[in-house]
Amino acid sequence: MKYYNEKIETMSRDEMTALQSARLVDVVRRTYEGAPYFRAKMDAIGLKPEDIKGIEDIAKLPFTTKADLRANYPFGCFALPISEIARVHASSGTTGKLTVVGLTNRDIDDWAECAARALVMAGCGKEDIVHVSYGYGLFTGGLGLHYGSEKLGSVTVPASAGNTMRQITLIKDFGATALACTPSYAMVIGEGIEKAGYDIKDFKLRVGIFGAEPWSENMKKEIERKLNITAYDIYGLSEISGPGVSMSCPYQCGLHVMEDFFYPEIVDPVTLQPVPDGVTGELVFTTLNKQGMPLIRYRTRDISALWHDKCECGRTLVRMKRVSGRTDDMLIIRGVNVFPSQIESVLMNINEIVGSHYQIIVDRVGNLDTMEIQVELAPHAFSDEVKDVEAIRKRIEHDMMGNLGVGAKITLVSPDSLPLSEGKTVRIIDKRKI
Ligand code: DLL
Repeated sequence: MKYYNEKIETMSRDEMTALQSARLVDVVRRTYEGAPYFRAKMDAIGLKPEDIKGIEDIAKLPFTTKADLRANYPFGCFALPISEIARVHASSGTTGKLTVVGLTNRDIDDWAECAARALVMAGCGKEDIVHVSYGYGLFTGGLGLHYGSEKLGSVTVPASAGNTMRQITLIKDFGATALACTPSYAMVIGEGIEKAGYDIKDFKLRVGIFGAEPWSENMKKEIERKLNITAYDIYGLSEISGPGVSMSCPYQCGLHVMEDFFYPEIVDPVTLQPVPDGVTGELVFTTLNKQGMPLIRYRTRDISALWHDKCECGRTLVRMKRVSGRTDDMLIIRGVNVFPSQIESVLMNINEIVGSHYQIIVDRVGNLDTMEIQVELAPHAFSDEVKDVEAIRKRIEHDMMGNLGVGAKITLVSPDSLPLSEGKTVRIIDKRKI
C-alpha cells in the first residue's frame, strides 16, 4: 500500500486550498459560537466569523496559546457540551497545570486516520506487527498509534512503556516488524538487546515510528544501526491531535503535514508575522475539522519551517522541517542561545560514551550562568585508566565549546547511573528557575 488516503495525500494545491478554506470558515464559526474564550478574543479585535471567507484570511485571526488553555482549565476551551465529548487527554509540559483536550468520536476517528496514514508512510500495511511502546493513558502516544494501527488493520501489540526486558522478549517472540516509541526509549531497547546478548539479526524489526521529543540526525543513525531498521519521525501534540499531525516519508526530507486536518503556518516568534517557505520560525496550527476542542492559530512553541515543493514520494501534502527544539527549551547561557539538540549532536559522535544518556544542569553562581553536562561512559571506556577518562572529558569539553560557542563543565558518570527514560526524557535541570 503506497498511500492510506490517496485522494487527500496527492490532492492538487488548488483542491487542497478549497477544502481548507471551506473548513476554516466552518471551524471559526463553530469555535466562536461554542467557546467563550475565543469569542472574547474575536470580539476584542472587532472580528466576526463572517469576515473569514477562506484560508487567505487566516492571518486576521487571533492566536491561541497554552496560557489560554491553562486559564480555562479543565474543560473551558471545549466548543461542545460534555455530552458530545467521548474522551479526554492531557499533557503536563515542563511547568504548571495540565493542558486538557476533549475529543468527540469523530475527532478520535480523524486522529486514527492520521496515525494510519503515518504508518503507511513508514511502509506499514496489514501484514505488519506494530509493537506500541508509547505510554498508554492521558499521554496521546500509546492510544494514538494503537488506534491508527487498528484502523490500518495491522496487528497491534499494546505493550505500553516500561519493563524493557519483557518488551524485548515480546518484540522477538511475536516477530514485531514495526516499533513505535520515543527515540530515547528506542535507544534503551537497542542497548537492552545488546546487553542481553541477542543478535539483532534474529529480530524481524524493519521500521521505527519515533517521536514525542526532539532527536538529532546522529541519534537517528545510531538507533537505525542498533535496531537494524529505518527510523521515521512522527510529530504531534495533544492540543492539536496526538501523533500523526505530521510524518516523515521514505524520502526523509521533512514531515508531511496532514494539512486537510491541521493548517500549518510558520511565524516569526517575536513579530508573529508569517514568514516565507523555508524560513525557520514558530509553528502555528489551526485544527480544520476538530469538533470537541478546535483551536485557531495555536502557537506550538516548536521550531520548524515549511516547504511546499514537490516530494518524490508523490504526496502533495506540505512538508515541515523536523522539530529540533522549542522556543521555550532554548537555554540562554551567558547570552548564548543553546538548544539541547546541539549538545546531543556533539555527544552522539563520541564512541566512548553512551551518547543518549546525558543530563544538563544549569545554575547561576554569583551573576554567572553555569552549565554542567553529565554524560554516561560506555562500559568499555569505564574500565580504562584515569588519564584516558580525563582525555575523553577534555575532548568533549573542547567539542562542546567549538559547537555551542559557550563553555560547559563535563562530568563523566559511571554506566547506568543516570535515570533511564521510558517516555519523554527530562534532560534539563535549570536551577535558575527553582
Ligand atoms: O508528544 C504526541 C506524540 C506522541 C507525538 C507520540 C509523537 C509520538 P505532547 O505530549 O502534547 O504530545 O507533546 C507535544 O512534543 O509540541 C513537541 O515539542 C514535542 N514533539 C512531539 N513530536 C516530536 C517530534 C506528543 N517528532 C510536544 N520531534 C510538541 C520533536 C516532538 N519534538
